[in-house]
Amino acid sequence: MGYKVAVVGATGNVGREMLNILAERQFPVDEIVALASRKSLGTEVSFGDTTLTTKDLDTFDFTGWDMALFAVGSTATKQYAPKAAAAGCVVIDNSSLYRYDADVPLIVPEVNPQAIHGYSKKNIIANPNCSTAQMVVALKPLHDRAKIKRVVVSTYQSVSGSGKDAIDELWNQTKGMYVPGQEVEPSVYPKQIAFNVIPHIDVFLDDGSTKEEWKMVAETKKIVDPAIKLTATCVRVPVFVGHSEAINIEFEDFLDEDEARDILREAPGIMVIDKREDGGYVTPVECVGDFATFISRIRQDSTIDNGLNLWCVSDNLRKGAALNAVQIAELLGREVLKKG
Ligand code: 11C
Repeated sequence: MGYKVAVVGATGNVGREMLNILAERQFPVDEIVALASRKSLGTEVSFGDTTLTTKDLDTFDFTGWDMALFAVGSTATKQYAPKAAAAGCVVIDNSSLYRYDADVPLIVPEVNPQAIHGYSKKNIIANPNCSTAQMVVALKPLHDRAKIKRVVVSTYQSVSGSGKDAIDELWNQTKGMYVPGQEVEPSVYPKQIAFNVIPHIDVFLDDGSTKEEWKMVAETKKIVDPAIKLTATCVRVPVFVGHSEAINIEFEDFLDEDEARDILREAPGIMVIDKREDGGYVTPVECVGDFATFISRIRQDSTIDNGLNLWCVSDNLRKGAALNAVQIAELLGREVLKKG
């Protein structure tokens, strides 16, 4: 016996990845429905070897459905997630709407699986921001060993984090650079993204940071430990898929780089590729389509007492979004619903 699963926003980048990953991981599905807004109604999407025709989210009755994986923006989530939750369907939400709600668990299954039991307050579970998800998978096993005091992280985030229009903008702007008269002005981004980097993701806040940077702070505290201090600089780079992060960590206790490497090698969800030679590290193009979070360039930071540096790369549409949501669905099935 399996689950009745709805994927909401099934025609978007993340929704399609959710369907792919549910099929790839052979999630025990009895029935699956792909839901979309009216403008995408009737669009066909793949689920393993089968094709699903999207149905209308607006008129869908969630009664009798076990779980719904939401991959729509906060506005649509606000409208439809409470409706699904009230009908008894557990919502796993990829938007930021509920992440900071004390009555909604925010889960990365490798890090805080025990939080799953808090789902019943609202029947909603939140999926973190992509840049947080991959980072906390690496931080948690190191925190358990040597207690993290402070993290300084700089991100190099791919355009797929901003959706399909941003992927098109990078592609068309890059091609347009070589064809006189076909230059493409910035539209999704405030400045040219082709052959450039932009130190700005999401809206600016009063203190000069951006919302993306704030999310990394707030979500790390909620998922790993509220005592961790974190400062982030989030940067958009001309990469299609795969977010990269340079992470500097200061610990309470000394942690040797070799021991850190061994700890990370054993940690769930992590693949260590760390050879001190040309090409002995992972770049975003190599992580696309993979489930793992890749860690490279592990080394002591000799400017502080207990410091380490590392490089962290993952597929932002997978661990950063769809994979983590499916892992939450698996956890919910295993620990709570127990049907599969
Ligand atoms: C980006 N991290 O790369 C964002 C995308 O809060 O779920 C995901 C935004 C979010 O632009």
